[in-house]
Amino acid sequence: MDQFHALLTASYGRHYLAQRLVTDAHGNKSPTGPLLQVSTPAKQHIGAVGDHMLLEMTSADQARIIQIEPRENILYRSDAFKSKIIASNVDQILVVLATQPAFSPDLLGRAVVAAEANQIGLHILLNKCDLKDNLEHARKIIAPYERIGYPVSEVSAKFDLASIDALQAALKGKVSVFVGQSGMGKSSLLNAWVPNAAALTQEYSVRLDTGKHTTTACRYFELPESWGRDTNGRLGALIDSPGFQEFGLAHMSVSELQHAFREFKALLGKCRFHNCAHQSEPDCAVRDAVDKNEIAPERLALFRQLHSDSKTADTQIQGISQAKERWSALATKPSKR
Ligand SMILES: Nc1nc2c(ncn2[C@@H]2O[C@H](COP(=O)(O)OP(=O)(O)OP(=O)(O)O)[C@@H](O)[C@H]2O)c(=O)[nH]1
Ligand SMILES: [Mg+2]
Ligand SMILES: [Zn+2]
Repeated sequence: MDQFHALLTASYGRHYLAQRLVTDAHGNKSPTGPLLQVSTPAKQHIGAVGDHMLLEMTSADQARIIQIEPRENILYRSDAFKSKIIASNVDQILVVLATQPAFSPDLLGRAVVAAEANQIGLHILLNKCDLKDNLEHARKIIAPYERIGYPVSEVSAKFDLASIDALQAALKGKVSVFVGQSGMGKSSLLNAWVPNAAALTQEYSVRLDTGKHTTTACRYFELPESWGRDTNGRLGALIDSPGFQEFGLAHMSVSELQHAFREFKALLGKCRFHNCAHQSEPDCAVRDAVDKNEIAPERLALFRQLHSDSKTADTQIQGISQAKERWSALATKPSKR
């Protein structure tokens, strides 16, 4: 049987769809041809949207996974009981927030930590800026992140096309994944950017047998040819993901956390204790920086929360350690593209 390279383009639980990967004259690898149903023999291959795989056809529209290629990164969330993969091989996270319904500042903070831990980019999109009532409040929550260098764009997927078009340069050539709560407008942004997204979404839903209305699956959409390509000939893509409320990061170790807060980095090693949890230890450089208004108190609060979650994961709950081993065995060392 012929084996061929393919991209995992949609996942719904353990149901996967894939398309052949064809390299065009510009060096861009495009998912091409019909959606193939993918089976994973003996549960040995846990896939993520964005995975490059070696497949083998088993019938006219079904294939099985021979191998999943090593990943550049894998994004997932986990709490004490379960882990959920978001996507793999991504260049940046697009955190989608809205003026209403109110968004969770905690989820924003955690998405930033996840991006930093995977050494990938992150762009904050404040959507529904046509609704002004809570705009100032939303800006206040986002401001500390803008101050430490994360790009922020105010947009309206529905009522301000210029705000959407202005982001093409930030998306072109990159694989970006939406992260955000339900109702923030992730799918609306996707549909504003990618003309055939609605049709492809429909096709994914039919083939995966998911419901139609809210997003329940993760799905891959190549960016339009009309945008042009980056210097490597790549078009880039958007991955739409289902909204979620909690971004559990229980799998992160304390040392990973230490490096995932970019404004803490200059202070690494400056606390009296090398393993300082920045709680009530004497001579804590991070707490001093908060007192001097150099670090936002919300960021220290988030660090403390994640630090205590992480300890729980390391010492008390067996399930997390197992999940951690399972996923980290799948992931390769994060590296910049
Ligand atoms: N006023 C306004 N409404 C918007 C805008 N963008 C999206 N909406 C509305 O917000 C609602 C939710 O949008 P979706 O795009 O489905 O949100 P989502 O983030 O994909 O939600 P899930 O798939 O459930 O995670 C829809 O009713 C949209 O019409 C906007 O810019 N302005
Ligand atoms: Mg959606
Ligand atoms: Zn400290």
